[in-house]
Amino acid sequence: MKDSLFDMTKVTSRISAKRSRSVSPAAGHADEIEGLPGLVISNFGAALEIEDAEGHVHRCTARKKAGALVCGDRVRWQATNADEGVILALEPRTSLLVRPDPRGQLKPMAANVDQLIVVTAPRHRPAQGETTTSENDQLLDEQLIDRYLAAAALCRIDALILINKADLFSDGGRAAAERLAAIYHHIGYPVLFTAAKKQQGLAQLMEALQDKTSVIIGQSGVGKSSLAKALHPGQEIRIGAVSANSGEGRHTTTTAALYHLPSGGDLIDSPGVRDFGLWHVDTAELAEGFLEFSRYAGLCRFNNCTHRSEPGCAVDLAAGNGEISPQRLASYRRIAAAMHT
Ligand SMILES: Nc1nc2c(ncn2[C@@H]2O[C@H](COP(=O)(O)OP(=O)(O)OP(=O)(O)O)[C@@H](O)[C@H]2O)c(=O)[nH]1
Ligand SMILES: [Mg+2]
Ligand SMILES: [Zn+2]
Repeated sequence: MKDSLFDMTKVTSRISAKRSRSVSPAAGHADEIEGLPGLVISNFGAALEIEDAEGHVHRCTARKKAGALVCGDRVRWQATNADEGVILALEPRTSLLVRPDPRGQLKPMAANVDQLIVVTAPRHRPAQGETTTSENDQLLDEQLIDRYLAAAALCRIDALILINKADLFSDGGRAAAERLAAIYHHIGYPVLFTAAKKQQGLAQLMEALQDKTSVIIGQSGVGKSSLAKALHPGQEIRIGAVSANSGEGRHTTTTAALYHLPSGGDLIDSPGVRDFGLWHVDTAELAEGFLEFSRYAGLCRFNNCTHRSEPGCAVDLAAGNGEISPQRLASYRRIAAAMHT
């Protein structure tokens, strides 16, 4: 099975190659570009909302040659009346985040992003008659975190791990989450604990979002929109309930939306990811997405070592003596194995 959750690098190059053929010569030079500059702040299928240079919002349709537009895209547009317009062209992107639709087709999700905020949360799934959750029910989804982190690394986008709903942890659950946080912190990823519902941990998050465009991603129900709302209290942002039976969210957010935070920085709230998609990258690229492997990868006996089962693997050795996390190597191997079945 080969369905990629995120493969920004390849799609970016594919899309830019396509775009360079389809955009008219007039769009090639800043001075010659027709239309006014705008920023896509939401996308409801055919209708998009763009913000002009003065911060006014216009509902727009897009010319076909502008291609598939997403939040964060910089565009050229022209007004058709007071608050409506048409998008003429797409400006070059610095990055593009994509994910597969239910049929496995890669769809762009957000553009010009500097940072991924990978949100995870304890699943509160009390068994029937139970009032507290056991430690096992509180496990965070490490493999999904690792997929997102690898995606960010491969397109040179910074990543930050955010453990939300910290108020729901039992003592054991909290200790397990802290052990996990220590692993990522050691690699160099910032890790924050928040409780959006209780307004906890927000100051540090605000600081991390300053002067950047960040996209907040994670499974449905982890509290992405709750965080966006906590950071931007005046804004109308829908928040959903979590199913009492499964502990899963209900896909409340259906389209991405960009918010300018009063505390600084832009935040793109995105719909939750239901499936555990895989990559359209090869094993070597996947390994590069595990940043801490790079120090050892050059020391493997075989220069094309995939660090899965080869003899003389320096990454395996480093995991054996605790220099890198055995959990991360196991996670890499599981993702690599799923990519090749
Ligand atoms: N206990 C607790 N509940 C929270 C916290 N943050 C969010 N929630 C609840 O989690 C549920 C889902 O929150 P949302 O913000 O809609 O989650 P989401 O990640 O945006 O979900 P989708 O839009 O479906 O992807 C809501 O009932 C929130 O009130 C938190 O810090 N603690
Ligand atoms: Mg949401
Ligand atoms: Zn190796």
